[in-house]
Amino acid sequence: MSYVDEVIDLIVKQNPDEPEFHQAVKEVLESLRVVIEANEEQFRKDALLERLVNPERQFKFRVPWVDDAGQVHVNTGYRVQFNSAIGPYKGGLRFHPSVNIGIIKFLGFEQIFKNSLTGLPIGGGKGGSDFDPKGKSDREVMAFCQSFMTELYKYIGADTDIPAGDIGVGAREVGYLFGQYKRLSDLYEGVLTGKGLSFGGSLARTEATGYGLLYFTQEMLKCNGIDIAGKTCAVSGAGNVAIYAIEKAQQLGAKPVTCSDSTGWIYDPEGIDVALLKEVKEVKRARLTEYAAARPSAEYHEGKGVWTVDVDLALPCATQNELDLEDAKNLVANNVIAVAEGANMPTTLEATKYLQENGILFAPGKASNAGGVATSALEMAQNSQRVPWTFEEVDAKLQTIMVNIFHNADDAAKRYGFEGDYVVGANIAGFEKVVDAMNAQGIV
Ligand code: NDP
Ligand code: 2IT
Repeated sequence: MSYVDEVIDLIVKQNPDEPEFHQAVKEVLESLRVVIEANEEQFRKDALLERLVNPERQFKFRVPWVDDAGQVHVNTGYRVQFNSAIGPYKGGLRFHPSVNIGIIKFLGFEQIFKNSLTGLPIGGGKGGSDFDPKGKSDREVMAFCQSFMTELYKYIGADTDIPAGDIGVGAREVGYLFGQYKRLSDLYEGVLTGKGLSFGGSLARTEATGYGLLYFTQEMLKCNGIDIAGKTCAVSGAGNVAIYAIEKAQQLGAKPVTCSDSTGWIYDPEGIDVALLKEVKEVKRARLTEYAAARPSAEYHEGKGVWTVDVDLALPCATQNELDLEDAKNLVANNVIAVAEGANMPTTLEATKYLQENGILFAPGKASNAGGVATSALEMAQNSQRVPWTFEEVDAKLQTIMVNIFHNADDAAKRYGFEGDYVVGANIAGFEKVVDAMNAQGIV
């Protein structure tokens, strides 16, 4: 059996009930097959793949907190420190009821290659909790965040492990987490990114993932002879990534006509009103029904459906496995040109394969959504320097990083005879740097 197949079998056996982690490992190792087969003897001897797919360290802890009625709740907290070959562990925290160790491991594994692709010195990690911030008061969210950090602070630090936001963790949560870290450690350091601007946050971090997704998409289209201006887009999600993807798409002359949340979706043929979407989601923390109520041109539909709309570009920006084979078939039938992932692993393996086989340009999340973590690394640089940069400086660096990621993935794919396969290209380009660093540092 080939080394790749052996290691895939091994992780499935050793990590049962973690389908998302299996999926992420399969996607990466299948892409790397050509590189691994060329070095199979040495990699086997060094147990390189076993070291790559096993986190360096993982923490699981109890998070007790008291709600506004005095009732005590107990959630589970996680932090997976996956790989520190090229820098301190870096990756977000996800607060969502679906969180379990398999989800955090899939996200942490993806983060290794994504962070490598940014060209910045950051290793891979991820954490979170099955806590649901939805419907909680600010005080309840604060109580949870303080309890979560009371355990987490032992394992993190500005040069060790630097968490940030993800689903359910935005500026409010990062603020509470930072306050408790500072109180417990007595250190005013850049231990979290995505901080508020008044306490060490970076300009453009809020916008970075969505903006970066569009910079990547624009470059991918341009290199395939296509202008993004005038293209219609289906966007899923209505959170941090989706909102700023919609905003940048409009700035580049494209027309996003959908967004969604966990209860329903909007079709707005006039184009999404970003100011209204921000008001509904960022200020009121309300459902999309409020968007539809305030916008005569918008239709609201219950459930799932953004991929049934006839558009040129599809930008999944909500969550994992939200775009399946049936959705891919709808998109192809509607002559979609490109699918670019804003979320982490939003497209199933079958759907990705179908899209690529049908000639659709496909941008994998670990490349196209890397602008968020890249700008987090820029926030770390500003914190270390103790000097903030302007919005324009950060945004210009973000644009350069995203364009470079596209070309590094494109070049790696070409080098191995997979021209136009950005999944293979991104995985190979991300892997090469990490392996080089792992080899140089010996068996650790
Ligand atoms: P937010 O919490 O800000 O928004 C998430 C959005 O997706 C919400 O509209 C939410 O709807 C929807 N959503 C979440 N889970 C589900 C689900 N199970 N089913 C249907 N809809 C769902 O998160 P972000 O925008 O930050 O993250 C979105 C994606 O982007 C995630 O995959 C994340 O890992 C990825 N990402 C985020 C980065 C960042 O910097 N924030 C960087 C790179 C990737 P509702 O509110 O109803 O739950
Ligand atoms: O998935 C991701 O890259 C993020 N949620 C952002 C991580 C970060 O450290 O900014």
